[in-house]
Amino acid sequence: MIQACIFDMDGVLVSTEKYHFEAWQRLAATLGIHIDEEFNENLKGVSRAVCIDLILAHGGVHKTEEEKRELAAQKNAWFLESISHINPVDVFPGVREFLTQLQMHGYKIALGSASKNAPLLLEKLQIAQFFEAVIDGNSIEKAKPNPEVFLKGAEALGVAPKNCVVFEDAISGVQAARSAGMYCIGVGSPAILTQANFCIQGLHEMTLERLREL
Ligand code: B16
Ligand code: MG
Repeated sequence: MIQACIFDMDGVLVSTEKYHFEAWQRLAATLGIHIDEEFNENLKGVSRAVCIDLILAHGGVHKTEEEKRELAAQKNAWFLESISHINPVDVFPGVREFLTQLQMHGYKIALGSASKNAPLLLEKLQIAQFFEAVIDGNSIEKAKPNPEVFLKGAEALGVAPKNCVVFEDAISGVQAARSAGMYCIGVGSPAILTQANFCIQGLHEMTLERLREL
């Protein structure tokens, strides 16, 4: 029986994934590397440092650790610029309604995001109050597909992994949820999120009835 829901943030609660992509594309272009939407599927859900390594490997470019830190800082500065205007109306349709329903019916709720910007975004979107636990890029050591982020979320909520469902838009995130022994609802295309138990297009499709059927 499902007792807890763990939500990924970028691409599930808010459409910030497009800003991550734009910033990565801009950064890659300064290195003479082209990245497209298909390649970007590998960057979703993955930590900033790992994204840098993936892009450099893709372009066959070598950088020192110091240079990589500078590249990561530049990407984040562009990302922060893009999200500066974000406000509560940018939450995806159905998110606030579903979180409210869950809370009213006693489900435990956690965030499981790779992003170090998660606390800032939750604040800007005014949805921080829904989350009993926030596990993000600041509190984990191993990036998705490692299950650490979701296992820590379940532990913080005091719920066994088998009683948790994860909502994820990234291939790496779906893999992380499944290796944590959790149920996973993919948010996006079933052709991409092949390991999800099933996919929805967005949280506006979710109801408590669907959750109870799991
Ligand atoms: P930051 P999520 C992930 O967030 C994004 O999917 C991914 O594109 C990004 O690189 C990663 O966070 C790190 O974000 O640079 O803000 O620390 O989808 O796990 O909520
Ligand atoms: Mg995501």
